Amino acid sequence: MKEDLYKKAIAVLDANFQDGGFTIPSAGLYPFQWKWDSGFIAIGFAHYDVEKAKTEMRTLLDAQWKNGFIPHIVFHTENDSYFPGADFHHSELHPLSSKRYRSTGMTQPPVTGFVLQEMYRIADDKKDMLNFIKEEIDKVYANHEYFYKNRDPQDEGLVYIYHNWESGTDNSPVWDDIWKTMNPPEYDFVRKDTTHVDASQRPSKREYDHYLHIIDIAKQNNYNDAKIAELSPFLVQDPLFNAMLIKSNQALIDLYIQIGGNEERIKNIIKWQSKSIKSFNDKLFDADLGAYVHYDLRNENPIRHITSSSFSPLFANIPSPERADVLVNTMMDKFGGEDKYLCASFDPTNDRFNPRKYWRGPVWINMNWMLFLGLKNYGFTDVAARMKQDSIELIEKYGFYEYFDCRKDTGDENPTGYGGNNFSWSAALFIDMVN
Ligand code: 9YW
Repeated sequence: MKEDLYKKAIAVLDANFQDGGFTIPSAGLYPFQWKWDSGFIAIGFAHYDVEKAKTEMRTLLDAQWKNGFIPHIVFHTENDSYFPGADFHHSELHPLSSKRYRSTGMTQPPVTGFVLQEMYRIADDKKDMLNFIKEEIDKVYANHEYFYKNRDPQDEGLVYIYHNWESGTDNSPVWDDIWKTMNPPEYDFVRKDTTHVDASQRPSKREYDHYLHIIDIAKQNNYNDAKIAELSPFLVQDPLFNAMLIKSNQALIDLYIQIGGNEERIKNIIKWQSKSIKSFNDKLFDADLGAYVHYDLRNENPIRHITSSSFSPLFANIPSPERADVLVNTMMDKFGGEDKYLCASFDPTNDRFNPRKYWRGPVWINMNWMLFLGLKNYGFTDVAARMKQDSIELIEKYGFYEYFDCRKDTGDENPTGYGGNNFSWSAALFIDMVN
């Protein structure tokens, strides 16, 4: 069974790989290159087709802007099966945007550093992979420098996101309170996502109004970072985003040491890193909840809800062993009942939990993959094994879907996975987990 699934996973990835040297997340629903998807996909490819893995990363990094920014979607082709496309985003408004690729003017979690390190770990031919990394690594460094220079207005070592799409966890209930502070216009537009996926599994029209309005404000200011920091109604320090930055910082340090030279760069990253880890622990840990939380930088208050992002610091070695214990207790207490698969994306004991709706509850394989590695690293062997086993079981039961109901008994006659099918990162990270 697992061997068949392994072959199927490879078939999913190969079918989603495009002539332009990038992989779509899911046919129809997501027809372009997404930043953090690409990173996870490259990890999957690295196990069986190293050249595709390199191509995926090269193509993504090739779309980098002159200021180091890497966009969240690269529009390689014209395709009207997705909204909002290149004609809505207008990345060319920013003077330093790529002249070669049209893209969005927002980013996604900084995966590229740790992905290069994972590719090195997986590669059989280490020398060849290190040569590839030498070609690309300075672009990742420039990306981190961009974040620390432009996304940390109070110089705390914690970078902000200015849009919920930058978090990767698009319609998380965490954003609900921010939406209440805004009153966007009613936009007139044609949704494309709900032609591919049932509307009950996707964000609402009113939520989309908020998403579009934030982009409009950024566009009115030509995607200028300082202006966005001043004016965006959405400005959040996200634990997942910052944990991935910290994980990638460490990867850059390790890889630069291995390459040799680069003393100046290593010194800078170490400086960013120690400040980031300290602030992360001081500011984002909520002792009463026993979890890390998001911080609303625009309205200056913590957003006190537990999500799967709350546990992501385990992946980046951020909590002390004592705090990691607290975190895992919270996870098992609220998310880990025997009637559930790990790990719901939102607190199942909270009223806002919805087991079928995108980031408001369903299980996502990329989060499980990160949590599995983090738990393993801290020595939580049993919980790590369950995280992996639950992920595999969900895929065995339903297929390579985008997200899954965490309830073992959904009450449906024909239970199914949700969102897009033949979803690339579910396939890619399955390949990594069973290897
Ligand atoms: C959208 C591609 C992307 C992921 C995001 C996920 C979803 C798409 O799909 O967003 O239209 O907003 O939330 O994390 O990168 O797989």
